[in-house]
Amino acid sequence: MERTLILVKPDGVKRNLVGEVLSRIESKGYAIVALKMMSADRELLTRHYAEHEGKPFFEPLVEFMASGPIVAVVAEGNRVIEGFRKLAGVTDPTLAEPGTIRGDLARDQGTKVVQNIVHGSDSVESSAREINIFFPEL
Ligand code: D4T
Repeated sequence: MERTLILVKPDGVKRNLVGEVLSRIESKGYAIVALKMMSADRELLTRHYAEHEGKPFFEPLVEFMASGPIVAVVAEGNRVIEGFRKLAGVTDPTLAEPGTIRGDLARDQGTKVVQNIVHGSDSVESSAREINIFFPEL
């Protein structure tokens, strides 16, 4: 069965949207198989966002992701990687369709890095890599 790593980012936690995000995952029919609230440090975030190292938004991204607690979730189900990305909507919350997590719950805040409530793995390879970073015990 396919698995994906989902993060409720610091903006989602601060705005008390953890339950809303979990509810959308569960209502869609995916199973939550692991869940924890944690603070992500620089080292962990640099591993997680390795593909973005060197890009102009990398530093603001790491700073933002370390700015408060996050909730890490492993969800499971057939085609959950693709399915959660559809639930989340596109990266830019202004362009994310209404009905999606980002389209309904986020907007452009004028910050250096996009604050868009959630992260979801984008492929089978990244989900395996990311689950191992956040849940090495699994
Ligand atoms: P994540 O990885 O958080 O699920 O987001 P996406 O898959 O939608 O987007 P991403 O990995 O391309 O980007 C990671 C993170 O960086 C922010 N970002 C991204 C940004 O501030 N400016 C940009 O130009 C891009 C591409 C948003 C999400």
